Amino acid sequence: TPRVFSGIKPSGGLTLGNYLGAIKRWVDMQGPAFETIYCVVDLHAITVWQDPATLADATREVAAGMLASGIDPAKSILFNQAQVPAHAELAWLFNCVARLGWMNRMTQFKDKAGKNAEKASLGLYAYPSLMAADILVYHATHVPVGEDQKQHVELTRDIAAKFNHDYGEAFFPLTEPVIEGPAMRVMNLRDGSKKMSKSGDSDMERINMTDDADTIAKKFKKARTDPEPLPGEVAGLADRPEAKNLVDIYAALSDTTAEAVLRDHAGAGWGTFKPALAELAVEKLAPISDEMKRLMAAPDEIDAILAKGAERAEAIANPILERTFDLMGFVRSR
Ligand code: AQP
Repeated sequence: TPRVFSGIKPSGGLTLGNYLGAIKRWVDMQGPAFETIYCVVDLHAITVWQDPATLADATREVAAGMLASGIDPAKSILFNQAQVPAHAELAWLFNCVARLGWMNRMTQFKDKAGKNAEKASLGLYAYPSLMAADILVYHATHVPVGEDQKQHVELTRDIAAKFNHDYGEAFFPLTEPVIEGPAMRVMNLRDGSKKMSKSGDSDMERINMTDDADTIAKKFKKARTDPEPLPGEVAGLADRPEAKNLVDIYAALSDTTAEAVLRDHAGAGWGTFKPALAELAVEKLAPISDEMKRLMAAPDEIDAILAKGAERAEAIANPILERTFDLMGFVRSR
């Protein structure tokens, strides 16, 4: 069976972008068609400063968000990266396969490092190499991600291809990114040219999965838009990034397409559409956030699931790592 791997950083609370671009789709991929492995990628989170006093809680919150959304430990392997050393070990080997020129082209590094790239951590720069290891240490064939991660999955393929070429065997698969649906790039509610992020400056620019109904309504009400009503066709959303974003969010939350949303709401003004969107978001998110709160009050329950998941993950990863060391010619006699 094809194998799916994907992960989320515990670098803050989960947003609607993480939910629609990632978690909701991961839930849908569980089942007989795929073997699914989902990871809280805490080693990625520390590429920017994380307070040691809050990292564990953030890790549990992301795990709780996945569980509450429907990631089922009976169907998927769910664990956090720091409990499976094979990720970091393979990442080192890949650091020696990946080329500086490839890393230099990564737009996420440029975005995250900003103007002062000299002060960025070496880890932030090497992040895509660790991500390639996360995926390839399971020989994962499919990686469901949001649009923002496409370039990193392509780099993963480059690393796999170069490794296979250099070490003479088609050992690592060329993994496919799976980027489908109306909300692969959920935008910032205050600026339609930026994506919605956990770590953005203002809380008003994102919907958090733990926001209550009033907060969700307030954030959509204040979301930036243009004065035009909703068009009848998707073409009418071109050059209207904020309007397009709200329509796409509505479509993703209701499991339909932007076309269908516009058919139902053509001609509506924002005074009508925004409250409808808020109501839909609350209807979908409230049960998840209630279950997240219950789980977060039971950290032992979460930790037990992550520990069990890590054990199952290692059973797949360790033999693949061992074979990689072998192909590269290391002595590993213990
Ligand atoms: N705005 C988004 N729209 C669609 N998908 C998104 N994802 C993130 N933001 C959006 C998807 O969520 C998954 C997990 O992402 P991540 O936590 O590993 O890193 P990120 O993409 O850097 O997420 P954030 O929220 O922007 O975190 P910070 O602010 O800490 O960097 C990925 O599949 C991603 O595509």
